[in-house]
Amino acid sequence: MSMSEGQSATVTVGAALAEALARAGVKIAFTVPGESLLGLLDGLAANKVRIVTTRHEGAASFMAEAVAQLTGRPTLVLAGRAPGAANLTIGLHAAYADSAPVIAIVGQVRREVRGREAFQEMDLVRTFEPIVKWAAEAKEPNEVAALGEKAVATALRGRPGPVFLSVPEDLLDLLVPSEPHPGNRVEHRADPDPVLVRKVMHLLLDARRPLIVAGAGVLRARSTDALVRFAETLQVPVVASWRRGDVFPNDHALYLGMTGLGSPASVRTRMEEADALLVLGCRMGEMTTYRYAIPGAETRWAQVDADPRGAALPHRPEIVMAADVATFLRLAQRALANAALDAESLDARRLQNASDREAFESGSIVGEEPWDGPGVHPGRVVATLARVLPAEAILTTDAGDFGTWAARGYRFRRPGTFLGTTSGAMGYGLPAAIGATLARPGRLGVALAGDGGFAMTMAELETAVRERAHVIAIVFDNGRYGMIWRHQTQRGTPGGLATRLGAVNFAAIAEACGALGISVNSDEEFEPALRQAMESGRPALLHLALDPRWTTPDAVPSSDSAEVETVEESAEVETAPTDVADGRPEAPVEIAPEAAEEPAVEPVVEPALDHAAQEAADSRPEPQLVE
Ligand SMILES: Cc1ncc(C[n+]2csc(CCOP(=O)(O)OP(=O)(O)O)c2C)c(N)n1
Ligand SMILES: [Mg+2]
Repeated sequence: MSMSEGQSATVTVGAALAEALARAGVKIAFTVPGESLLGLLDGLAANKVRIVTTRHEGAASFMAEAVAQLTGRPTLVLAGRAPGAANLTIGLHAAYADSAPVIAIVGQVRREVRGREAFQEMDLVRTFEPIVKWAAEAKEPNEVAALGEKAVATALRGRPGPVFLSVPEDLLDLLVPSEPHPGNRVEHRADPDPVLVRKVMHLLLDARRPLIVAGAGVLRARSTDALVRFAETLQVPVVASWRRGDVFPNDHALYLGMTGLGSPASVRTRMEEADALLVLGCRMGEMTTYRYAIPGAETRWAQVDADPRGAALPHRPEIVMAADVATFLRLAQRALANAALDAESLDARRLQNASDREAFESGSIVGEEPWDGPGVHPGRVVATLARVLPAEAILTTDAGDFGTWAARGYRFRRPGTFLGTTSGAMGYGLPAAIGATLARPGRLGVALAGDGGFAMTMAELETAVRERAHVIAIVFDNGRYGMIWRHQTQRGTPGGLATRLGAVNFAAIAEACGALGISVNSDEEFEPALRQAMESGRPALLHLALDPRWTTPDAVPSSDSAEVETVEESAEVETAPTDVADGRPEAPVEIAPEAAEEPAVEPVVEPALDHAAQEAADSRPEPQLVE
């Protein structure tokens, strides 16, 4: 813009805010637009920020969360006033849990009517403050762009996370002076104290059964390779924190599995046995620590994290270091270069590690139980995915029991190939896969979801088609909110109360949105369908019929009719003729049973599951974790 004498150039507030955001690194925005943010949208388009329109703000917030989690870049989600803002909550909560730098910008009512319960007014700052790192509302035109910059800086600083900015709609089209660009400020963090680094090394070196728990901080710092070298040098094995299974190559001899839901028993056992634990880039949340049971009272431990506060653990760490993982590993490797490691004890560790790895490998096989239907074997689906998908495919997961199979049996080979929320939100899988493929063009996104969670955001199939996102949604359809149903059954209340779902023809819905939809009714059909979806190059959905008796890998049903007959005998209520869970294995599996024929409640006891519940109760006296 040219400047005539005595007159400074002006831009709209919307343009200034958009420019500030683009300058701060924003590349993509997800939105269901509202009229109050139109001035910002114009500015973003002018600054070459990609704008992706979604079908629901919740899905937009998930897509932004996925991109922010995957790339570590500030990612924008925009919504109109109160109703749109309210829909953002689920993704912002997930972004907080996952330390993902999501910038939410929401329109607010005009300043002149603010505070009068105007149309679609809400006290946005008060509403969102508890679930974001920082929330503010702009009051004056001159401060809006600076608030945008502050939002991004705050989202990225220390432990990253979501921020929230409310902008009254009358501000965006006002003119403000075009400010000179201050340029990016590089934040300098002091290197961590080398004495502390050495203390951490001693903790690991002096231990008999040391272990590293690696979390998202390793991924954010792009430090997987450095961690592999570090682990190899010290011969200390690595466990991934919950939903961060891609933090370490899963086929590496020092990888011992992922904690939390779906983990094989060997993971918890090995964590309990550790006499020294290095927690690296991980906040030790409830799932990762099996309800704060890890580290045990006998375990000496150290935490190295960008922001190591917050873990609600009774037993405090011996060493706490606020450091970026990359910096820590660089200093540690330098210290190791001068250290003389005792070859004999390293050899002893190698032997022990080999036997630990063996325990993990044998405990994480999924899909080998005999099963000839009805429907697919969820473990075999996961084993097929692990074999067929390219190493760089990005897997995303929704919440539900179906996900425990991949948690146990999938093998991640590269960092940045898995996205799941540590908030345990349903509806995340498909939007996350779309976000991931937009952030990483050319990569395949594979969303795993249950019939319950998938239906929450399935309208985004159309978004995938419109945005040419190469995603494959894999929907495990057991006709119920399975995880909740399992807990219901385990506590002895009648299964089916509020957890039974009706039939949805998901493949037909995919086709109706312009995607490829394939119904898969047996194990044999799965691999050809998967290959067809991969080769099609367009969004696809595989609708998997799943016998509802399948829950987690710890409670495996059998095709054996005798067992099923027992189910029928023990049933105290009439069973539906087509529902395999109700003991009719000879009926062809229905993707979802006909609602009209459903009984009001399900059998009170299903022996296979009751047995598993008993086992679980014996070994774990505490209540189980639910997403
Ligand atoms: C948004 C949201 N609502 C509710 C829950 C509680 N919840 C966790 S798993 C689950 C059932 C999931 O059902 P489905 O997606 O069909 O998977 P399944 O367990 O049957 O494999 C529910 C309701 C949640 N985690 N997130
Ligand atoms: Mg289900």
